[in-house]
Amino acid sequence: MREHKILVTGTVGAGKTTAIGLVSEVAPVVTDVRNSDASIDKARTTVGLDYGQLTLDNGDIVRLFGTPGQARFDFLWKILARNALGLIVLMDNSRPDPLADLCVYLDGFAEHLRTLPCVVGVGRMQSHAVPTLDDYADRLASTGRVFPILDVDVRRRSDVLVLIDTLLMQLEADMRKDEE
Ligand SMILES: Nc1nc2c(ncn2[C@@H]2O[C@H](COP(=O)(O)OP(=O)(O)OP(=O)(O)O)[C@@H](O)[C@H]2O)c(=O)[nH]1
Ligand SMILES: [Mg+2]
Repeated sequence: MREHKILVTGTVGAGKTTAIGLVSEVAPVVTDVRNSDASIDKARTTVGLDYGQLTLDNGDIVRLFGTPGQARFDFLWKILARNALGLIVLMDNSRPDPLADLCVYLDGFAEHLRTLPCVVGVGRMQSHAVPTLDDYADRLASTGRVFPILDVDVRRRSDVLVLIDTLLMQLEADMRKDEE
């Protein structure tokens, strides 16, 4: 039995807390408080961490740690990322400049992204088709990175599981490479 620590980060309101709560088989740890920031259009926001865990079919355990989205809590990002084996970055395509948002998290986790696998999940693409997944890929490529980018609805458990599986497949491939 192995354990995988995965960090879930990304834009405020993209759905980190929602996603972790949907897939966790234990009561998730949630540290949301009433939002007092007028620029954030939702009632509650994470100020500490989210935690959830799930057991895979092979018995491995996935521990999911969610960060606050707000950059003013970026000191927590580094703490929460310690020992993570991979990152899920969630984006909200309805925001004014989602590609700039992406760069905030690419920069914030630059050190980790040098070695860890990552998958980007883009939400609200049904109502906001632009930027497209290709636009995200181009922006990533301009920073010298290639990660899987998926159109997701974090309110669907199956979409969240696909994100986790995509990351685990990369981890598995990396481990095989190390063994060769
Ligand atoms: N209508 C709609 N709502 C969505 C969609 N995707 C996510 N949401 C909602 O957006 C909200 C996301 O809230 P959270 O899960 O708290 O987001 P978060 O990323 O944890 O936010 P912070 O902790 O503040 O950074 C939830 O109410 C979701 O139901 C979508 O595609 N359409
Ligand atoms: Mg949250």
